[in-house]
Order: sequence, then structure tokens, then C-alpha cells
Amino acid sequence: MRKAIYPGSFDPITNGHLDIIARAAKIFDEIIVAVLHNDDKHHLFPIEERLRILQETLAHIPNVSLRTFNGLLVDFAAECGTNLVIRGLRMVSDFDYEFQMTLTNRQLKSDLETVFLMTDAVYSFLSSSVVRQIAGYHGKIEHLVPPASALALRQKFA
Ligand code: COD
Repeated sequence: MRKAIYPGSFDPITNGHLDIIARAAKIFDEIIVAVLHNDDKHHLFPIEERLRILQETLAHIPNVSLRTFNGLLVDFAAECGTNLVIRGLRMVSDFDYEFQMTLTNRQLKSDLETVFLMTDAVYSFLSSSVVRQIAGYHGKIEHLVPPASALALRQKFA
């Protein structure tokens, strides 16, 4: 049984995240979407709301579950009983950060494997921060995020 974690902030989930989750769910038996719950970091949406949006968005994918985590990803992976981490790659600019994160995690836990899925071309520019910015200026976001994210963003910036 191949179980993998897809960790992130998901503030909020975008169509880019959703595409990676849907594709990963076809490759692995079980995907745990792990939402960082870090009180020190400023998020637009509190953890409860990010979870609610994710729950609504991912309900149709049976082998995906949701969990929150705090602290080190390697510890959370061990707690989940897996050494597989999924990450999405967009532009070359993602690579530096992802490379550093992967090597750091491997220093901390040598058997941790990070599996990278390349973004779909149509989502290559897309990030939660871009979407938050557009929504903040009341721009169109419905084609960039799942309906639950769009509604939450609209309400937040109403
Ligand atoms: N297309 C494809 N993939 C995408 C897209 C897109 N349009 N948008 C985002 N993604 C990918 C990202 O590349 C990433 O792989 C994933 O989706 C999640 O993205 P975010 O932005 O929601 O989440 P991040 O990258 O901020 O999450 C960072 C973590 C929470 C995973 C990280 O900070 C962490 O592991 N923290 C725990 C502390 C720790 O262990 N630190 C040591 C290691 S650095």
C-alpha cells in the first residue's frame, strides 16, 4: 500500500493544488493532504477555514484524507507511517526552494523520498498568493480556484 503526504499551506487551495492532488491520487493508494498549522505564520484563512474549504473541494476523491500538522514534516511523515512526500513544481524559480527543502528533509530523515509532479501548463503561473492578491482587488478568480475557495475569498474581501 503506497501512502504519500502532500504538505502545504493551502491558503487557500487553488486549481494548481487540486490538479496535483487528483493526479497523485491516481498514482498512490492513499494521499494525506497535510495542512501546516503554524500560529507564527500569518495566513489569510485560519486553519479551520482552510480545512473546511479543502474538505468540500476534495470530497469527491475517495483515497484522499486531510490532516493538520505542526513542527517538522519528517516527524509528521513518520507519525503517518510513510516516507513519501509529494510536491508540485511550477517554474524554475520553485526549484531552489524545493531543492533546499528536499535536502534538508533528507538530512533529518535519510529515507524520506520527495516525489515531484510537474504542474499542468495552464496552472504554471498560479499560486495562493497570486489568487489572494487578485481577490483583494476584486478581480476575477473563479477560473483559478475551486468554488469553495472562490466563495471564501469573495466573503473575505467583500
Ligand atoms: N501547480 C502545481 N503545484 C503547485 C501549484 C501549481 N499552480 N501551486 C502550488 N503548488 C505546489 C507547491 O509547489 C507545493 O509543492 C505545494 O503545492 C503546496 O504549496 P503551498 O504554497 O500551499 O505550501 P508551501 O510550499 O508553503 O508549504 C511548505 C511546507 C508547509 C510544506 C513547509 O514549510 C514545511 O514542511 N514546514 C514544516 C517545517 C519543516 O519541516 N521544515 C524543514 C523543511 S524546510
